[in-house]
Amino acid sequence: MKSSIVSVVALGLALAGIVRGGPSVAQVSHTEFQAVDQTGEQTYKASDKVILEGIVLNNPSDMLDPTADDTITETFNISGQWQIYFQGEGDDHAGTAVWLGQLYSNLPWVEPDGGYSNEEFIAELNRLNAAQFSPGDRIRVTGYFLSYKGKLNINEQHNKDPDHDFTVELLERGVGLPRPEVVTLDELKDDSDSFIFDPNRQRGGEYHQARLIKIEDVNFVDANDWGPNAELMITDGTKTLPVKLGRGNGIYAGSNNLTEPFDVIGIMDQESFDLTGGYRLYVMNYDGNGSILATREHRMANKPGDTNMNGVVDFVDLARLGEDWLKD
Ligand SMILES: [Ca+2]
Ligand SMILES: [Ca+2]
Ligand SMILES: [Ca+2]
Repeated sequence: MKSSIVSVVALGLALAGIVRGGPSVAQVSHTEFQAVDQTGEQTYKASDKVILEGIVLNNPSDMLDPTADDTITETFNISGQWQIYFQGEGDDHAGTAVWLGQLYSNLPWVEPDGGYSNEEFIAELNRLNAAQFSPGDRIRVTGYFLSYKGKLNINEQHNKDPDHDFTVELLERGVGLPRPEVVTLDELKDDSDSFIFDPNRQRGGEYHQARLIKIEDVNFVDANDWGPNAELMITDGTKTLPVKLGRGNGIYAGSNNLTEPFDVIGIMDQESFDLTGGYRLYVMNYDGNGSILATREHRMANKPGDTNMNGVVDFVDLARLGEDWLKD
């Protein structure tokens, strides 16, 4: 009886939505949302807005610069930006990026005044960050979306009307980051060092896109470009993969002191006009540990028992655990 009342109410709301011409909304898995065709183009069109849940992988400001500057007039420079990736759980082997930008007005296809003033953009950032989520938290994101260079991203469709806001809700704090999946360059590249592309997203870059992965025992092809936002090439001796550095303080202030070969943990990304290639590994920060290029959160996700993060799990970690055993 109760459920039939609920469904009558739901039907009523749905009809009201149709009458008012409101957007359709569907809760989807990351796997459904990121589906592609043979050319790599996104195929999801079942609703105007989506609701997605998953685990936050990064701090937004370690990835893109949120600093608002509405004096920029140069085309394609969108000034303040905010971006998180969140990863599906269980069988939902996929992930999604959520993006906000300040100045849409200098994009050629958006009408003038499409962007935010500094004050408006800071208000947007405060609204999004009010949920106080961190890497490892479970969130729910609701919003419109657009495809961009190989991914379907939740965003405002470059429209600052508040009806195009997306929302981020904190569902559970401290669930924990997923353990990075170990991937070899052989799983990402074919014998000619070209990207493996599977439109069913069961292997290659698509399978790992927007998820936390680890690549072991690699060297830099050329490490001279080290610095914020730089792109470096790594190799296993035969195959190669670009690593995109973020803007964490360890990348700004620190230097490349990695002893080769080293491991890399990061978010598998695609940002490419070639929708069947252009994958890269996104590493937002580095703490100077000398053997693993990764943010601290991602190193911790890789070896949660290493409580002092010195690379080994031993009695020191056990003693630290014991000291706090059952304490409030
Ligand atoms: Ca893709
Ligand atoms: Ca908005
Ligand atoms: Ca340790």
